[in-house]
Amino acid sequence: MDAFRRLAANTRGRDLAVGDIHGHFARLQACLDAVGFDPAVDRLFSVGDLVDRGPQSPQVLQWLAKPWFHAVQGNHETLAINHLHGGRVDLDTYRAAGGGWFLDLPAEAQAPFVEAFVKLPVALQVETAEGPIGLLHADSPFSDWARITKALDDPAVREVCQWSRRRLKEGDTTAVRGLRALLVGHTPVLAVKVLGNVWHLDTGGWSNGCFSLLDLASLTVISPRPGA
Ligand SMILES: [Mn+2]
Repeated sequence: MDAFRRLAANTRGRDLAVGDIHGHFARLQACLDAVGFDPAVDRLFSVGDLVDRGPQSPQVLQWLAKPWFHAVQGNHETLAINHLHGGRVDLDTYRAAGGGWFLDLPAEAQAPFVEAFVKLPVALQVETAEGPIGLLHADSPFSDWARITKALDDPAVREVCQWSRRRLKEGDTTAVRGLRALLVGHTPVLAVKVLGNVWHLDTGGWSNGCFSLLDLASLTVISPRPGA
């Protein structure tokens, strides 16, 4: 499967994006309901890390089958792929990071998840009226989107896209050229944080925080806090 995918603009409804989900699909659905998400015309974009930690990881297959749900591959999806494909995965670390539900499945039950995860792009581009918006799980390896999307077969580039926390650590505000905005997750933040044109969306909806839904057309966070 191609590691880079482009999607045309949504001319019928809203496009929303969300940070790491980590097996909390019921909470996510409640959040979508609260903002009147309409699956007939709206689309939801995910920065990956769909599974591990939360109680509903197995539901990921139903979510990935929804025509309005589009995700990039996070490092947790990569862990599952590498585990089944015989790659080097530290099992204690993986289990501590919430992978027990997957590790405890027999290999034939792991396979459908890995089949779905390998189909996910590492980088996704969504057109909007104001310009293209990119999605990666963790961080941008370069400050030029075209260069990133051409280099995704390089394991070192994928590693940065899916695992790095450099931009947040350094407070790097360099914009990623060629994009209106780049959306990432992976590193929890208390509130949506923008550095340059890079939006960090993982506000801990899977933990003690809330899911933040970003409206792609207006680049505004529209989700209320749960109960608010
Ligand atoms: Mn992650």
